[in-house]
Amino acid sequence: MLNKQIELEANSSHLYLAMACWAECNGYGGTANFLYRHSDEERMHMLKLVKFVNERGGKAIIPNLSVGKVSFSSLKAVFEKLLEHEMGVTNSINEVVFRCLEEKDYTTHAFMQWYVTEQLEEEALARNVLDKLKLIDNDKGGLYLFDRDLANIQADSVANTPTA
Ligand code: OFO
Repeated sequence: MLNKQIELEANSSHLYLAMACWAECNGYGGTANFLYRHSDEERMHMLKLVKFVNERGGKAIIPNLSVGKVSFSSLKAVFEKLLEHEMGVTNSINEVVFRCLEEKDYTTHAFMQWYVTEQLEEEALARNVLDKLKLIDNDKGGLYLFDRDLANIQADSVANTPTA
């Protein structure tokens, strides 16, 4: 299950990298910066799991990845996909935590609590960003300010979401 989680985190990193490229090529430089950083964070999430598995005597498997063709109709569509993806990741983490309790593996259970908290923040951030985009709708000025503000916030920061 932890190797499956490694694959999922690597997939997140890859997907957000592809989203960053899409944003950069479509004139949303601020959003691209945000997504490049988010992609790096997901790689860190993967690495944390890789090291844990190896340290505990397991064998981490580095997955082959493919995100396929990534294209979006709008910024809103990007963040809808991001939220949907994160909800899937949360479900997977919850399954790992459930199994830890079944197996009485309290060490892995304690380790996974970091991911439980992280998912709370990531989902909240994605929802927050989506709410802003729904308000802005297709207003070009609003999208410009949104993109400019997103450049400066951390991918894991709920408090600093853009106010455009
Ligand atoms: Fe690793 O938190 Fe998103 O996927």
